[in-house]
Formats: sequence, structure tokens, C-alpha cells
Amino acid sequence: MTDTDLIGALRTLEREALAAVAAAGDEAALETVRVAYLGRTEGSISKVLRGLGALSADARPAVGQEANRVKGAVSEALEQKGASLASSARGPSEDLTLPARTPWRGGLHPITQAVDEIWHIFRDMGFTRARGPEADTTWYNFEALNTPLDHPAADEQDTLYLVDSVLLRSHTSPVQVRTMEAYEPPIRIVAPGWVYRRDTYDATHTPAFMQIEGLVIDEGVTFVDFKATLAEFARRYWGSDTQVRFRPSFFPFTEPSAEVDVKRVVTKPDGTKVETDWLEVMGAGMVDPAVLENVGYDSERYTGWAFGMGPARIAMLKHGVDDLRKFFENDMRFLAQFAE
Ligand code: 2NM
Repeated sequence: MTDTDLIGALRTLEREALAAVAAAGDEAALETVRVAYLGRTEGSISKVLRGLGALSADARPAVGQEANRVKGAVSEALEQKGASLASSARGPSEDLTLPARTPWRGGLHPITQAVDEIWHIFRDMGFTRARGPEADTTWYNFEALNTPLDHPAADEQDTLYLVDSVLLRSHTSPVQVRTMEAYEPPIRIVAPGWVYRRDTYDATHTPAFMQIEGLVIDEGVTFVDFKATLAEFARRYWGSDTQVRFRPSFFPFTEPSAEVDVKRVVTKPDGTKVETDWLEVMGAGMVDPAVLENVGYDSERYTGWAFGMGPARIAMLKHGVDDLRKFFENDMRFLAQFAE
């Protein structure tokens, strides 16, 4: 063969090799093509390169240069095809122009939102926030609050005792007792916190729940202050057109005692306004003089009032939730509705 014949043969090999590379349908077929053309012993391009030594010194440079170019072109085609077969084996490539998924923002639990809204209204009216231990003694939870230990509320049926005389508080009133013990009047506090009762878990009860209680003590505090402040709270929380009703009730630690009801005005989707039924929102009353004496206050000099409410119940009324348990099951489809 002349050197021009050899160069022509190399170009034919190149065309065949590139066509075979293009036709290879998977990585195994591509490897067969590589071995056929570039395999160390039997590859047809390799053989030409190995035979260069037998050529005349005149022919060697031109044929050698062409053989090396063909080897490079086929190698590169094999490499590119290999990469594209490997990526299509991983499936279709990602569309990098798609917008990113919106990140989850998180939010406060609806009961925490209710606690914050309620506490902020009282803060704006001059109250401070108080707290105390969740495990406390029968004295702070019951006896100081004019509730003898033979009262049904103190029974093991209703209260979670840890050891003799130590229990999980059944209301946040022990915080009020401890605050009165530690400070002289005037006192204006709200005490939000977890409380515990031996209740069966159902649509309206959980054995652990949030409470917010409040207490005002000073000289000259009257039933008028009590009614006016709670009515003002109700109008700030539920709207200025809210009606407030005080119904006689009984608690061992207040006299007189009341249940506070509100009647709200709600706007229907068609824009018309309707009044709700009366809804019970809290218990309250004038602090019993016996409680004031138990913390060392002079009940002739000081008077006061107190209230207690359940923010979970307030949140149920606000959001139209019919089952308390939904607040505690951490189903994100439920909770995400309250994210601000
Ligand atoms: C309520 C209802 C009525 C209350 C009373 C006191 C204290 F410590 F001053 F005696 N704290 N909280 C109270 C009064 C709580 O919850 C329904």
C-alpha cells in the first residue's frame, strides 16, 4: 500500500468507527466498539499505529500524524457518547430553570397565639406576667386558696399527686398565692402556664392544658373595677361591639364569683352581621378575704379580683374548631392553617 492508500484507509476506519459509536445503544455496545477500533491488540486503528515502524522514513510522518488524529477523534467520540449514555441511564436530567420550592416558614401554635394575644391586652392595661412551679404543694394549690383538702377538687380522682402533699398544679392560682406572698400590693399580674388534671382525653378535655389567670389587689379595688376591666378586655379581644354578661357562680377562692359570657357580632360571607349565642369565656370573682389573710394581707385594707380562662377553649371558639384534640396531634395540615 502507498502512504496515500493508507491515509484513505484510516479515514474509512474513522468514518466506520464514528458511525458505530453513534449507533451504540448502551454502555456495553460502546465498549465493543472501543475494543474493535482502539483495543490494544486487535483494534484496527491500533494495528495501523503499530505498523508505522514498517513504513519508509518518508511515509511515516504523514501516516503517523493522520493515524494519531483518527485515534484522537475516535477516542473523543467514545468519551462523549459514554458520558451521555451514563447520564441517560440516571433518568431525564433535572430542569434547572424550575422555580425552587417555597421553604416552610413555621409559625406559632394556635394556643400560643391565643396566650400571646390575651397577655398582650392585659399588658397594655398595666399588668405584668408572673410564673411559678408546675409541681407545687397542696398548700399553694388548695389550702391557701380557701379550698380544704376534703373538697372534691383536691381528691386523687381529679388531681395528679406526685408524692404526699406535692402535686402537679391543677390551676395557675398557686402563682398568684406565691406572688402575693412575695410582694405587697398594688398587684396586677397575669399568669399563663400549663396545668394538670386527671381528666380523660376527649373533645373538650386534656390532662394537661394551658390556663391564663389574672389578679388585681390594691386598696379600694371594687366590683366596678372587676366588671369594667374584664368587659374592656372582652371588647379588645372580640371587638368593640361585643356584649359582656356576668352570671353568678361559685369558686372557693372568690366571693362573689361569676362566669363571664360574651355575645359577639360576626360578619357573614355575604356581608350581613349576626350576633352569636352567649359563649362562656372565663370564671372570675372578687378574691375571698380568707385568701388575702392566708398570704398575710390585711383584708380590711386590701381588696381585689381574679379571673381564670383557658386559651385552648378561646382558640376553639375563635377558629371554629370542634375538637380540642386537634390542637395536640401535630397534624401539619391542621396547624399550617394558623401560620401567620
Ligand atoms: C378562676 C376563677 C375565679 C382565681 C383566684 C385567684 C386568687 F389567687 F387570687 F385567689 N387566682 N385565680 C380565680 C378566680 C380563678 O379560674 C376559673
